[in-house]
Amino acid sequence: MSALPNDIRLDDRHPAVADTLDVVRRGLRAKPKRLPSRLFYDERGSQLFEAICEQPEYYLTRAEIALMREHTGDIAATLGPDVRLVEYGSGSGIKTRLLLEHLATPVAYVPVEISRSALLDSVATLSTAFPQVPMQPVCADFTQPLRLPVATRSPRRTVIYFPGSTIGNFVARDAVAIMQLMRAEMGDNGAVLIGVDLKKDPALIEAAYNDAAGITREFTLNMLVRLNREVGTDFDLSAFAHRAHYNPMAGRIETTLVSTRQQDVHVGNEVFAFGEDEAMQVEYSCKYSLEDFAELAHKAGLRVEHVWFDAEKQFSVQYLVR
Ligand code: AVJ
Repeated sequence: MSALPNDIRLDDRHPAVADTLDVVRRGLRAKPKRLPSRLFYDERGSQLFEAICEQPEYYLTRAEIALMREHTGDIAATLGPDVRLVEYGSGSGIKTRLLLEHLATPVAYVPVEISRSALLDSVATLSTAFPQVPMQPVCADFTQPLRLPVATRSPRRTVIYFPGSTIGNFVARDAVAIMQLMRAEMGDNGAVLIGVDLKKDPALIEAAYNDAAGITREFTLNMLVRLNREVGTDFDLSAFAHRAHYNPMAGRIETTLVSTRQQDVHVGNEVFAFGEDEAMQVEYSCKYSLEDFAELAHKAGLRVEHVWFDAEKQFSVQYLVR
């Protein structure tokens, strides 16, 4: 974990252990069992995700970075000067760096990230690269309504940056709810800049979530490692397998942890029985056509004003306004 410069204060609203325990209990009582994908992102999980981004099969990050490299000038011009840039799920900040390099006199950078270590690392790096940009990090779950810090200089517009196709982790209802929160947060003159992964050959999509080096498998299983450590569950890591399949009807990767035998798992004083081959849902990664996504945005009261693509049209970055 990195130390922050003296003038940057972390607003820490990281959920308590009791909340996590509650989420796990509710998820294991559900039928079928499920755990929310945000539980992936402890310190190790964030590192493993960074390693996934470097796997040859995981095209998303490479495509999005190539897109940003090619179009940041145009994107920055569309956003305009004096932007207050709010980023949800800030991660490692490579794309943010490109954006901040091109934006004219940004008023503030407000990263909102659930992983405290990833947040501190990225702000430490970015504040060195952009000492003139005020940074107001918030450690929080962005699916909950946030009251974000205001900037000291008044912005021309607030832009919510949501890269990485993280929106794809949410089923349509929840994705709409999150975009409604963004719409409220950004205000009348605001905008959303969002990374959206596109539908393509299912074999390519499926390979991205089943890399040969097994990093994604380790990432998925790390959720159980984390829960065993943090909330005292006793998941047997040798008896769960990573499974990721593309569901063409739903247009999404469905990642599950599959119990390889009949077994009991203890959570506090509760016991949860897993059958042999029982699948517990841990992540959706939705893929969209342009029409799919425009409709989703529309349901949240947003309109797609610009779409940028990488050269191979694998990925898109979309600019949404009211
Ligand atoms: C960071 C949420 C976009 O769903 O593709 C990568 C996370 N999961 N491999 C995705 C992830 C498995 C990733 N997002």
